[in-house]
Amino acid sequence: MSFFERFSLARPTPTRAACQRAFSLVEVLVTVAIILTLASMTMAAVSVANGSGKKVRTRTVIAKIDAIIMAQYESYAGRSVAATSDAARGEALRTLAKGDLPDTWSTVATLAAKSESELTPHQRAYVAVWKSVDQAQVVVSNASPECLFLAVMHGGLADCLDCDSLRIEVGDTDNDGMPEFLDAWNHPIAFVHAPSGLRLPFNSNANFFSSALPFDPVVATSLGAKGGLMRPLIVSAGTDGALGLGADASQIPGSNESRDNLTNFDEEAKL
Ligand SMILES: [Ca+2]
Ligand SMILES: [Ca+2]
Repeated sequence: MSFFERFSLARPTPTRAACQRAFSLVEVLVTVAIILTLASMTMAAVSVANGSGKKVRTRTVIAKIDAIIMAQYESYAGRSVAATSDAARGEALRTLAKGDLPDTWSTVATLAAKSESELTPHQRAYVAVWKSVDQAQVVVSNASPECLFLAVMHGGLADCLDCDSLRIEVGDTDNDGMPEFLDAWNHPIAFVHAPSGLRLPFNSNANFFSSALPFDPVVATSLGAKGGLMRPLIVSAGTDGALGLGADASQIPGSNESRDNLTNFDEEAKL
């Protein structure tokens, strides 16, 4: 046998075992399928984490705005107003608070029709803003988030929104010249001054608040609702971007849109 023949015979020839060690098309496809499955699971986990992070961020923003609004709201209990009876005093305080913390543009328009001497400094600031814009262009359906921004920023309720390392995003989602605070999904954060129809948690069968206000001397003792005395609602529409609430924060019949809303009273509703 020549050197070359011996060399040729010495070379390993492919065996059945060697062939079995090679990747078959089926093995490749299975591997690709596993990789794709793992990738989709990872993306789903990241998506859940992002959604959870947005809820946490939005709850933090709501808590901050709630603290600003409630500091003002609770101040009315000690106000002196011209009234000769408890009923008249309650009505006067109710009107004062509604004017200082409006949640509709019609409330602001009513203030604008009064003489300046009848207005508080907050209300004079709102009227100045209202008169500075093209009122016909203001989108009424987005009034409550815009009035919330108006009260906090133009009413002087907040000195600093970026304190405590928290930045509250601001936008104008309907391009009407009136800004709104935004939640983590970039939807306006809404505001209901007297959420008499609010039901928490979702689908509960009774209103969360009694009709009594904390500064009303006549009805302040009429409790009986889980949330106690009525207070302003700060609410994000949540992941679906839809509030599903009526003007008094009642759930619109047949709507599940309020199910994922985030509010300043969620923790109380769990208790
Ligand atoms: Ca706007
Ligand atoms: Ca919603």
